[in-house]
Amino acid sequence: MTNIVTLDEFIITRQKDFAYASGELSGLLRDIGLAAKIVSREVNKAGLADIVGRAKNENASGDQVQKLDVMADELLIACLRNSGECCGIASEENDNYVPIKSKSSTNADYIVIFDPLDGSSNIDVNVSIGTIFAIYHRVTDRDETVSDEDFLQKGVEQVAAGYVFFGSSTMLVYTTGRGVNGFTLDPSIGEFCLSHSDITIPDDGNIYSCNQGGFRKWEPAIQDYTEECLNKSFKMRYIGSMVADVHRTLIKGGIFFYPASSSSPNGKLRLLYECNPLAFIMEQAGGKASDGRQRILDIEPTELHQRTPIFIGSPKMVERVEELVASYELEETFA
Ligand code: P6P
Repeated sequence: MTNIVTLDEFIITRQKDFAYASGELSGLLRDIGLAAKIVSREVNKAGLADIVGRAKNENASGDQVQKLDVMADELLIACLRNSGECCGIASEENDNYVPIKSKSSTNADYIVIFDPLDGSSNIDVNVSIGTIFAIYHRVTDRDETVSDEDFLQKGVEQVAAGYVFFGSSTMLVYTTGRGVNGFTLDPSIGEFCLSHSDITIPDDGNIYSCNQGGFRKWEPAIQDYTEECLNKSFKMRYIGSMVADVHRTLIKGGIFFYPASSSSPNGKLRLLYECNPLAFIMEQAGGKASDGRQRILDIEPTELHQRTPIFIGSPKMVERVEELVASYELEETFA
């Protein structure tokens, strides 16, 4: 008898923790796990097929879309459509949300928001990429078609969130609000196996992760924070793929940040399908996620593809950023 705990077994076991659980959420998580295995297969062979390289179109954010993005997006939508548990999706690759109107999903209670393949600009150079997802209860009546308000919910309303990390191995990390657990794909048996139980981030750290090339365009408080990291001889680690940088931060401690700048006043990263799900996971692991002034999960969304500055990681490091931002605001108030 092995002591392997597969993702499916774990989800079913944990479902018993939720008195109200009717199995719908468990089914949805298992379907996302299935999609992740298929995307993993395609990502891992991308270098061999002609799938690598640029698709013709661009996504809502104006990013050049890679073919793997399109494949991952279509695959996730297909899996979610077949699950019968999802009544609508929103994705980086679709300008607007997509109602799911299959017969089995008519009474579905969940909507899913995802970035099918984040960091896709790294595909051609074989650097880690990831899928990020957030799950919410719908807020409109089940007999109606989904609408904006089902998707423009605050991050605190998430029922579950996770990411699939296509790195040296493929990992699925998720939370349903009771801690964070990580599963590593064993291709020999085609199963995600529990490998990181109850992930907890160190309270403080000495790794900072940012695209320091933007330094001159950042507000003074963030320039001061970066210089503090330099003066303390912190390690600087930056992969340029949010899932990879946040995953390392979650496991080793530290801080990842993508601030606002004079050229991008709202930062670069998207609230609904990058920052909110990763913030939920980080908080569940004992970390913090802020835009420098407020908790990411408290931000009131106004549009599907809106961006936000983000500082995410060890609580003491995120709190230091917020202190510096507040001190500058105090100075401006009394200037
Ligand atoms: P920059 C990838 O394109 C992405 O959306 C995130 O995964 C990553 O953190 C960020 O952009 C990298 O941006 O400006 O450093 O290339």
